Amino acid sequence: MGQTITEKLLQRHLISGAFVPGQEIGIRIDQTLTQDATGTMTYLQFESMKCERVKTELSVSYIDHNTIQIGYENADDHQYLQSIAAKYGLYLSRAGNGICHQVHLERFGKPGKTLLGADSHTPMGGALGMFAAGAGGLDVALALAGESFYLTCPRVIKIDLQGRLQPWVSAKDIILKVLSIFSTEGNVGYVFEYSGEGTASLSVPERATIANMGAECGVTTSVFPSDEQTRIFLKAQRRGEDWVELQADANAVYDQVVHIDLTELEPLCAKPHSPGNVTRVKEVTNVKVDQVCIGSCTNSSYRDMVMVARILEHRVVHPGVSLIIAPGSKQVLENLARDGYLADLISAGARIMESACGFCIGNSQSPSSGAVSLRTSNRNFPGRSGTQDADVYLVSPETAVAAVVTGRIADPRELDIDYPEVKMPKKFYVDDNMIIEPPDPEIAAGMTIYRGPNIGGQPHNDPMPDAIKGCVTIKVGDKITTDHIMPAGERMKYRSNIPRYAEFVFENLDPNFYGRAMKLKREGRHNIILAGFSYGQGSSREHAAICPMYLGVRAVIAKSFERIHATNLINYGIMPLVFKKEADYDLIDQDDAIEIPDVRTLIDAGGEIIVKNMTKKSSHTALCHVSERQKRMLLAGGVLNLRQEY
Ligand code: MIC
Ligand code: SF4
Repeated sequence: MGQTITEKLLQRHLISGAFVPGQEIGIRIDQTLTQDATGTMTYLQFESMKCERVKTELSVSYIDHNTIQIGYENADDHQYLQSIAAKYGLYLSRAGNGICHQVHLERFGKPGKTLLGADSHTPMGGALGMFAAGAGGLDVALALAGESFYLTCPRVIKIDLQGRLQPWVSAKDIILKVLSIFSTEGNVGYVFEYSGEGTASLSVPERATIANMGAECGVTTSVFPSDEQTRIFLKAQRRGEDWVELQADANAVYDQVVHIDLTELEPLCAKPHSPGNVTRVKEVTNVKVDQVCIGSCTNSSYRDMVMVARILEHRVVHPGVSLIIAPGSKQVLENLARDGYLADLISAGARIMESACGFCIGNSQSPSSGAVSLRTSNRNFPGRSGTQDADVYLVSPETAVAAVVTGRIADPRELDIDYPEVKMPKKFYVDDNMIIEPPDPEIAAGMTIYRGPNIGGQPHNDPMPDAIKGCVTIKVGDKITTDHIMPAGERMKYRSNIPRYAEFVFENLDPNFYGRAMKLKREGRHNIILAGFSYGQGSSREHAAICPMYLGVRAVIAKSFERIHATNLINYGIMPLVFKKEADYDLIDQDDAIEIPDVRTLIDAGGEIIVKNMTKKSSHTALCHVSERQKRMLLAGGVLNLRQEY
């Protein structure tokens, strides 16, 4: 039987387990990436592992999320990260050098390698034929220490792209189509593997848009072949030597095959407030637009920016629209400047932002109250833009710029403009002077770590008690994202200070949660979260587990969980429990007193867990789907406690 690309990549990196979909496997990680919002915790954890140097082939610490720096906190974190990188042997991509995924694609990603990133859009590396997965910072810290990354061996879905994209339809429309087929839930444990003649026609930056936003479906990752397109891209990056070919065998067997004819695709958009809320742009034309933001790791490549510049050439931003443009990296920005496109953008009236996450994470450019914002990014969860009542639509750069010109949502095919041809440079202008290489180990050994007052310690968790006794501190619905659990935006500067950040858990859903949880904790009782389907979608931020842990949450009972978040909960000693009967969710209310007797014995036995509702005098059965390794973590109160037991 032939092998899929996914299987080839995983087999070559397999350390434990066998390639049997559904079973836990451990793989070797070649490369890691972190960004500043997840990085500080990752490196605090790594420090506690007492290693002298990172054990990966290549690790990069990026500073791209919190670059606005209102107050000292972010700048403190940046200095901490810079000193850690030098001491332990990581590359440091400085603030201003660009968004981690874009820079990694340009400068470091290599076909055939594994990449683990403390950011949910790490799968963008799949555009280069890597097995690239997002994870919580703790898993990345373990990979830095040379340990395996454990995951459920995935099932592989082949996405067969046929035909060719028509003018004004682009890669973003392909991934929006995929989202309309698969939605944002129910895809845990799968990998999307792209193939077909349509795939062969897509450049690496186009593939990157698709692989990036596969994260919104909740798949483990997305993978593209490494072929002629990959070779062209790496050559243009002046690293042709990094190219190796990687293709699926002709007789590879897939779990499922989906065909998409690119010729038939048309401009699509995701309406507020979920990336899965996909419709044809045609269905929503004439909605007045107040803001357009072009950038984020999904659509900020040279190709996307030149497309926008060419459409805006000799045109002016509509008076009702504020146009924000954030090129994905210094390389993109510099090439735009050298090739003259930056001048076109400036002259049209674009507001050029730093090459960073910026608007995408809601730390700047919040729209006005009730505004409509069109964005080329990947997430439009409620409130993520920083404005609770704004309506954010996710679109391609072409559709975004159609709104810039007309002041309303418009199908770009309506524009009276010839579809511009974007010529990709044979060789990009490349200058890595914003990437700091680590010094030699002898020099590094004598270096000290900078710790400003914003750098807190590692919060501690106790081992799992014999019985959980507490109450349902909050009952939430379906598709609760980690943005709901742990808001980003202006709160993000507390990422390195858990007691302070914990004050904002569930802030946008229920501002009294923190008070109730702290009260229960002080009384020595446990907090329990009750949730619907797909709990923990979206961002990989492990703070959505650490801060609840700090508040004394011991279990989350849900109808289903997303992969990264479930792993983060277990890593921090919080039990992810899945209802045996989904309808039981309706029988439990917020504030109900809950007891789970003999929980240690039940976790150990691996059977059903009985949850007693003391208020309603009823009991419910839940399952704890964990591996033997994870059982030990839960009993120890998290992976860090477990390591110390050895
Ligand atoms: C995001 O897009 O939500 C983020 C911010 O990049 C996160 C990481 C974080 O919360 O720090 C992600 O995607 O994992
Ligand atoms: Fe940054 Fe947005 Fe990409 Fe997250 S999704 S890494 S915040 S640009």
